[in-house]
Amino acid sequence: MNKRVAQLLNDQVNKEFFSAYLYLGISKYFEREGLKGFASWYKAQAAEEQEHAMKIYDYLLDEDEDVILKQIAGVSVDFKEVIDAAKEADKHEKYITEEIVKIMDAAVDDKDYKTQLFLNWFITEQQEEERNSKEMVAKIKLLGKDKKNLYLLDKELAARK
Ligand code: OFO
Repeated sequence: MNKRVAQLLNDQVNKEFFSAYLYLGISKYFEREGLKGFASWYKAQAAEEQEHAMKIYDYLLDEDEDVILKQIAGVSVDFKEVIDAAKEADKHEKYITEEIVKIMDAAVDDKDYKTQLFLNWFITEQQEEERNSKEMVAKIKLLGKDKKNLYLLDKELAARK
């Protein structure tokens, strides 16, 4: 594998673990706000992000590449309002999509078809992640002002496995 592609994939392992960390922080914020449904939704999201990191980790090792496990940055989840937490997640997913596209660009430049095929899964996944995070912002915008509606939304989100 080309060094730059391997380096970008390595960096992405860290970014996916950071995503998990960020979502865990958001989950903690909701837990402390008494919104257990939101908390469990974001905790499930954190678990998904760890799976994303491990997918890349396994791919690198399968390709006989090293995996450098760098330090994971801290997260600040001092949100003023519930919607700010959802907006943070939405902004983060857009950023992650850009990062995946950068790796895809490098793989295309290098005619690395195997990595392109591998990354196709992530491109599709990011489409879903962005859709979910955008919907969450929209729902909170629509229902979040009214405490009773927020409670109902919290109940709905608790259903995510
Ligand atoms: Fe890994 O998809 Fe979100 O960040």
